[in-house]
Amino acid sequence: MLKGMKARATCPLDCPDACSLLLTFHGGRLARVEGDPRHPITQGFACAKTYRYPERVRERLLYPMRRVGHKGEGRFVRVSWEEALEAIAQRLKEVLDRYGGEAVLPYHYAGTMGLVENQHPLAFFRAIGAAELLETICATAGGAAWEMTYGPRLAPDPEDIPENTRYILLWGINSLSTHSHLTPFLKEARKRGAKVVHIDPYENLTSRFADWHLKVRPGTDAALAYALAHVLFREGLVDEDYLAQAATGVEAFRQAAEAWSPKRASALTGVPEEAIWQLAREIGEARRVFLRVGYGMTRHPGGGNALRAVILLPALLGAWRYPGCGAMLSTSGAFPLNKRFLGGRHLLEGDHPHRGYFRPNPGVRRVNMNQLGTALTELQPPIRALFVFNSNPLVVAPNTGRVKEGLAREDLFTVVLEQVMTETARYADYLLPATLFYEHPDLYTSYGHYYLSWNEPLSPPEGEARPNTWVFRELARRLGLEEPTLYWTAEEVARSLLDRDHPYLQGLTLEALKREGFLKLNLPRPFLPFAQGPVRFSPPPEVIPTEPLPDYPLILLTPPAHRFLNTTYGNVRALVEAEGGEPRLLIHPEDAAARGVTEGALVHLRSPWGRVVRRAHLSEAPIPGTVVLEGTWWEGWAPDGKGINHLTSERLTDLGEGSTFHSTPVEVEPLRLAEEGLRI
Ligand SMILES: Nc1nc2c(c(=O)[nH]1)N[C@H]1C(S)=C(S)[C@@H](COP(=O)(O)OP(=O)(O)OC[C@H]3O[C@@H](n4cnc5c(=O)[nH]c(N)nc54)[C@H](O)[C@@H]3O)O[C@H]1N2
Ligand SMILES: Nc1nc2c(c(=O)[nH]1)N[C@H]1C(S)=C(S)[C@@H](COP(=O)(O)OP(=O)(O)OC[C@H]3O[C@@H](n4cnc5c(=O)[nH]c(N)nc54)[C@H](O)[C@@H]3O)O[C@H]1N2
Ligand SMILES: [Mo]
Repeated sequence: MLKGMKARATCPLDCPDACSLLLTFHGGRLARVEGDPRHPITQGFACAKTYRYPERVRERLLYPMRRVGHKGEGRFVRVSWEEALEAIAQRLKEVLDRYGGEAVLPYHYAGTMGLVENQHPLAFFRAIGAAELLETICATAGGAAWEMTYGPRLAPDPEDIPENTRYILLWGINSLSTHSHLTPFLKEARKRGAKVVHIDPYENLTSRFADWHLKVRPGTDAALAYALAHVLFREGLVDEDYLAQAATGVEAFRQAAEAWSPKRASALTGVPEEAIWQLAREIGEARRVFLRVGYGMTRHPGGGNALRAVILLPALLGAWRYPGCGAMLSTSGAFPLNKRFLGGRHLLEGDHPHRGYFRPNPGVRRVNMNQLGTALTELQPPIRALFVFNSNPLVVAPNTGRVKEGLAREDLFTVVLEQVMTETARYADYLLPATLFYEHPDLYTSYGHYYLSWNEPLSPPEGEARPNTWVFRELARRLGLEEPTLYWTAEEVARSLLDRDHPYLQGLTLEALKREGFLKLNLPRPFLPFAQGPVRFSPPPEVIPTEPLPDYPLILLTPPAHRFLNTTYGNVRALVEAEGGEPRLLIHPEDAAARGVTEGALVHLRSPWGRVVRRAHLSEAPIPGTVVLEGTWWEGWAPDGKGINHLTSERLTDLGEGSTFHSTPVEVEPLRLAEEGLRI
């Protein structure tokens, strides 16, 4: 890369925006990141955190290392790749010979969204018959709810919003922070007359942007949706033609809605009765409604049902008939890629000829990633080898106390592939340096728009960093595995993904992507994904409210922070300071007064699963009864050095076996009181 020249790359992080970025290098190092003005969604701006990417990787891992201290202590010595790979392969062979593939567990999520580096490492694990990780930490409750209701995850094209949308509902999503490249489209729609309404248990950036904010009690959205439907039916505001033509099961749903008068729903949800009447009438008259739902409301025991109830509202209104209208959870279902060989999925199908020494196992045991703590401490027969990549489980997985207990096991062999020294990395037996998004090739989809993109490496890896797929290829070779897809290059993986005869993909060849960087899917115009349905109202969604417990009367929400991306960027001092320097607990003055909690005081926050210390910030932002801690902070920034997931549980959602991060029953006590008889 020439000095000072800008080069394009897609942001790899787990965010709907999948931005096109312009990178400037000085002396071979990344110096500056900007948004690409050529990309119709990125529109020339990067988010508050991405501008800081160079700071995030200033102190990155550059060489393979072997642990010399205790697990968690973070003392390592540098070793050669040869030594690390030989030692890992040797240990793996022992585990496989003695205990079989199911004693090996890969733990991975979305540190990079690139399909090659995110998914293709799994081919190695499938070829050795390793336990299969269920990737449930984020989107499966929502995914299952959407699937039951509409089928594929398709949404209105955001580019169609300004011209067509009259009413915008942002429900259970702080989109100004977590889908920030939607904002220009919302602003433009508002300029043309659309009203913006936010429905969320606490006031955040998006509430302040909205024209109207309704505070709802966590986990009660299904009741609110039913009450809105109740009014729509009663006042003849539903689109009967659309329902007759595109929907099934409406009658049972109508009967269920009958039972949810605004008065009854108001008592459960905390939303004033008058507001429910008004909102129902406004959306009923507007019809051209764009509903953006987030995964926030799904992170509850009844989250799947809640989401189903909410996403049925645009169908009642016939909103799907209009471009830019309907509901958006995700756009990911529009990318018609051939994923059969990605990550060796075919190896799980069991219909392929058996090659090599290890026998892939289609009926292999599965581990839900939300239950890592239990998997590492209780599962029988035990997990003996753990490979972590694209994830920071010590901080992001629920019930950190359990997870730490598992990671600390002396008999657990742990390999971590990372870019920076995370708190998980400190538990590695071998810590391997991973490349950054501009150092390896990859193919990117998006879950907030319809552009597909390709990153060409822009600079050689710094130090001895290597792509995840390189590491697993090297291990495969050392184990003598013969499965050919294990050895595919990134380009071969991409070509296989694009090898599908589908109208959306017409003209989207790897060559074209390399030339252009990004290309939009060839969606039909106008894009009306569910104008003809099918919309399934049955079974009618259940109302399963999130309940506090007698000793834990408050509900804790832990939604994303504006300037972190999960734990990524949590090591950047400037961003940490802009977030307030330490994680703070937002508590309503009424809840604080009832507990003798004062502004700025340290408090104990405890749940049935653990306790942490935080500084309290009194704020009218949360609905009373709910406390909020924004951001999954690195443990080190907290007053007691403990992350927030010490409090959360492994409980799963009603649909999709998803996470329940926003449903934690807690109690808050001033530190001094609690310290009688207890130590932090
Ligand atoms: N800045 C930033 N952006 C991010 C991320 C980040 O960490 N930081 N994370 C990325 C990732 S991995 C994801 S999955 C997405 C997350 O995105 P989503 O979960 O889809 O949406 P969020 O914007 O996090 O919104 C969650 C909102 O749901 C609210 N909420 C919680 N419980 C309930 C409820 O019961 N009912 C209702 N109505 N609302 C509820 C919370 O208060 C919060 O405002 O964002 C991505 N973008
Ligand atoms: N309490 C609470 N907990 C939560 C959430 C919440 O809202 N509340 N949100 C949940 C959600 S939605 C999600 S998606 C998960 C996110 O959980 P994770 O996917 O684990 O996300 P990150 O914390 O960002 O960690 C990703 C790690 O991958 C590394 N990485 C990036 N690129 C690469 C690469 O190419 N190779 C390798 N080897 N490593 C790479 C980064 O350095 C980073 O440390 O957290 C969940 N945890
Ligand atoms: Mo996520």
